[in-house]
Amino acid sequence: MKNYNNILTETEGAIGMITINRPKQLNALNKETIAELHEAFDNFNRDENINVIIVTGSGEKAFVAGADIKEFMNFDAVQGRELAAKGQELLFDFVENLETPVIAAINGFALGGGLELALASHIRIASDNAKMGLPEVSLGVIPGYGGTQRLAQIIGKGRAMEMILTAEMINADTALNYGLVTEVVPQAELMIAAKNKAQKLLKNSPKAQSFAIKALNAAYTKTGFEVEKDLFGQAFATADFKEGTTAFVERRKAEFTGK
Ligand code: DAK
Repeated sequence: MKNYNNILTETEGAIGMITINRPKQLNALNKETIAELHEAFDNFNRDENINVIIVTGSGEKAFVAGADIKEFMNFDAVQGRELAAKGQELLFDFVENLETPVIAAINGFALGGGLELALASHIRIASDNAKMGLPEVSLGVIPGYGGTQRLAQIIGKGRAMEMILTAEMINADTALNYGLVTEVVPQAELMIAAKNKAQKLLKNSPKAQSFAIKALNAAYTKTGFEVEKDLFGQAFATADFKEGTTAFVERRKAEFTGK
């Protein structure tokens, strides 16, 4: 197995496992992590001996606490749009359209880009301590990795609108109730539950599963994703974005002016 700086990969029979491994930053996604995830997903997808992929976060606290705020806070509008497009292509759209089914095992905070990675996965299960949310508007930006589209697809527009506009987190039971995850287990049992789910998938035809993923995904329009990318880029040019990200780093409450 290849050594990466930010992720760990291993296999168990026909299951490929990817663990995002930046626990000190709560597994936040920086550019390098996104590139490594792309490579790991791509390699498992091409490997004929791997028929299910599980993605999780290291440590007991976080799946992924979002995009790396300290990295993206200095991007401008053009970089913002470009990076949103690149990130989608490399990771979020990429995972959603993989032939091999992906199970997200959400072991703690799944926020912003972290929840968006789980939303792009085909199946989501969570530990009972997990917290999920799209806090982007509290930073002066919008979800830019497909969150405005996929959250509404999965839990419905009304609940998605409330989660995105309040920027609040929901707990695992609410996520189960919303259909955002399909199973909640104690944290110590999360990987067992993920592997049990994987075993159920492994009983079926990989080819038929890849066709099914393609067919299910075909129902959703791409126009919304383009609008999201444009508005995400525009948000990067606002004073509110500067204030929101600076306030996070300075550990204070943001004072938005609406500019
Ligand atoms: N980025 C960078 N560092 C992070 C981080 C993040 N998203 N989340 C946490 N950390 C770091 C903290 O800064 C802290 O580092 P040190 O101060 O120890 O150096 C360390 O992880 C531990 O975090 P806390 O001390 O804050 O831990 P607490 O238990 O007190 O709080 C928390 C846990 C998850 C509630 C809190 O850390 C938190 O609110 N984190 C931020 C959540 C968030 O707002 N995430 C970002 C959402 S926005 C883009 C496309 C898409 C996006 C961005 C760019 N481009 C195309 C450019 C998407 C944006 C998002 O994901």
